[in-house]
Amino acid sequence: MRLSRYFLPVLKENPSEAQIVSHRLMLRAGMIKQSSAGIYSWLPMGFKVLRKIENIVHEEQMRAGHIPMQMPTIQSADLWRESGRYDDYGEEMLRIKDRHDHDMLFTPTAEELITDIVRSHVKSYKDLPLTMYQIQWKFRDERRPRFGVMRGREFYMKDGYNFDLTKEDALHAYNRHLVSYLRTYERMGLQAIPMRADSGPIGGDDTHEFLVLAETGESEVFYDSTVTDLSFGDRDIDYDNVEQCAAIMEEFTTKYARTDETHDEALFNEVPEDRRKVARGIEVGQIFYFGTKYSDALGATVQGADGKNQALHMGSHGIGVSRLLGAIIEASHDDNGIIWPEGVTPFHCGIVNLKQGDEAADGACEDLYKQLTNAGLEPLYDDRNERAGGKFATMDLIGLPWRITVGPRGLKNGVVELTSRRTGESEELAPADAVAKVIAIYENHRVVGL
Ligand code: 5CA
Repeated sequence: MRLSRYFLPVLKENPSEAQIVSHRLMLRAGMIKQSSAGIYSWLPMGFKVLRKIENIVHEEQMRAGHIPMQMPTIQSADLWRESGRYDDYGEEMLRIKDRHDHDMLFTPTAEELITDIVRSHVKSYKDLPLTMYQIQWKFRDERRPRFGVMRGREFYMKDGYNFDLTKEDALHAYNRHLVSYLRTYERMGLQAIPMRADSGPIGGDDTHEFLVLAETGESEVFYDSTVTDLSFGDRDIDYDNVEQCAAIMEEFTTKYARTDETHDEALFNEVPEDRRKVARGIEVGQIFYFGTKYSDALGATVQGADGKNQALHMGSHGIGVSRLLGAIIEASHDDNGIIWPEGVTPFHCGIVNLKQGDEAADGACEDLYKQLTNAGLEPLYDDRNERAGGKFATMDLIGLPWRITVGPRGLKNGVVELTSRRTGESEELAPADAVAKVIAIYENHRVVGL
């Protein structure tokens, strides 16, 4: 993309309505525009990152054997009356009437709808196990929408639902989701710690939230500091392997780590004092096992091997896809702007032309642009007729992890400069070597964007 032809409405001033850094930077970097309280338009660069995150979630869900599908955003109230949640959900549910005076609603989650689909089509234990998921817009009429995309009213969420014959199978699905989530967040450059939590309006007793530690997080968390030493890394996972998933589950959930809802002071005090941490976190996902709560309410049964009908064991599993943009920025920025991890960056590499109109500089930039593009990467070429300082400030603000700077003086010596946004370190390289280095950096981060 050439910046001169892109739509990147960056703001020079700090917007007064933004209280936390991620919200401020998303507005300043021209990623989102508020449409009404807690509802945003995703401008091109914000949309690009949203898609990158979404694609990582898809890749990791499919790797775990989960099946993508899509359900509607507007649902009839009937199913929700059947489950009893139409009244229970309260004011967070946006209720709508259609022209026939039917009660409709904008989906805050989709346990009822998916259970209805499964009860209609799944009749035998032979059709199980089954996990389907969607990535879809949700609406919750939050009392206090705030912090930009962190607590929106309209937000983008991955919601997945497992259907199993037995509790044991459903607990494997739970563990499998935990493992796939650990992998998902790590690919986004995040450490998200599974913490024992409360299930709220979804229901059930087994639930973990995934929290990214950040001062601006809305949840108070209590943990043994050694949980932060755990890293998922590059493990070879067989998602059908019950023991392997259970072992990873145990590894990541045995140490004390709880949200304030489930915090137990006596248990916490068993952790050595110098390891006891009280901090704040951003909830970027949650997994639930709730047994037969919805299948009982909606009559979702299958015939078991013994010929008898039995209720399906279920769980649901969410990732806050749009909230993740805020969480990533909270975890990765400096005074000058965002620092995107390679896995989610909107463009792989910036190209800054220090002297637009200079024949050698223009030609070298065009060559770099072409070579990176041909290698399947997306460079952002700042080809505007602007001062170098302004170009650098924009690049720092929008946070591309790598920048190639091209100027007539360097070119006389046959070099351009490759700079890391994270460390600020630069090296002078021949243009072809700079291209090769950028290609190598992204070898393991091939997520296709828009
Ligand atoms: N049905 C279950 C799992 S699919 C469910 O709805 N879980 S949830 O309520 O925990 O939501 C899943 C994730 O969506 C949360 O972990 C959080 O990251 C994100 N989320 C929830 N509410 C909001 C909101 N108002 N704004 C942005 N993200 C949100």
